[in-house]
Amino acid sequence: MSLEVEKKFVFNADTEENLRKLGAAFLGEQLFKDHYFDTEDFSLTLKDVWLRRRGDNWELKCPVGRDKQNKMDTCTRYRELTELPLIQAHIRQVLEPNGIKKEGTGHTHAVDRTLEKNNCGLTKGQAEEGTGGSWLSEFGLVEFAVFSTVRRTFTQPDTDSIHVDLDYADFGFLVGELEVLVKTEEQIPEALTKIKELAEKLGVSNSQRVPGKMDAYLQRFCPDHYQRLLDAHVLHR
Ligand code: V4E
Repeated sequence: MSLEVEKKFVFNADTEENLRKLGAAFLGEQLFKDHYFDTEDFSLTLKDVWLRRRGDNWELKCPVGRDKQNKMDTCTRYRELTELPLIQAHIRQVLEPNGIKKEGTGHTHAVDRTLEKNNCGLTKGQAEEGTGGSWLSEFGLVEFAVFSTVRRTFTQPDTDSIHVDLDYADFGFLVGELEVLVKTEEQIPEALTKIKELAEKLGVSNSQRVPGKMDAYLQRFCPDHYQRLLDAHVLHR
């Protein structure tokens, strides 16, 4: 398990050149396809909990406590779980906090709803195809977003702990990320300082809130889901 401290930024045609001028090394390019899952009433994402399959890898991002007073702080912090049993245990806790299943989840209902569509038009059958879907339907989870990204990654010399990702998503959206992974919450302030310093060197605003790929995807393709997350202050305009 690790903690991800991250700042998103808008990049342009000069960004790669600026990174190189700062001595950043190009680590490589990856192509990946992300599938995101939630219940039909958005029980995970309304709690800012994000379940994703990227290739064969599952990941759950859960919020880490932060100082809500500090409006200048535009970095996000999430706990990342990558072990499937841990992910399933955590999801159970979020969805069934008292050990009680919400009505409408579980195998019995899931079978009946096989041909029902979720809000983005995927059937449960499509959503579960090739995903090891039985545990998903046990929790009433369906796919709500799928998109591919080309990611070009850079790192600063003398430190491999800060990465700069330039993401090109297949629905025509670009976003940069400065990202530091740490092991404990005590290391978060140091990570924030590193991010702030590199953002300044790159000429990237530290106070601007930049939408991520998911914000842009939901706004474009799942407006009802997006509005629910704005209303719940999980996402911000
Ligand atoms: C945490 C989160 C989501 C999950 C995806 O997180 P993100 O870091 O944006 O995606 P990606 O592809 O860069 O993942 P990585 O490769 O780093 O693991 S989707 C929405 N959120 C919440 C969220 C938020 N509330 N505000 C901002 C600015 N970003 C994300």
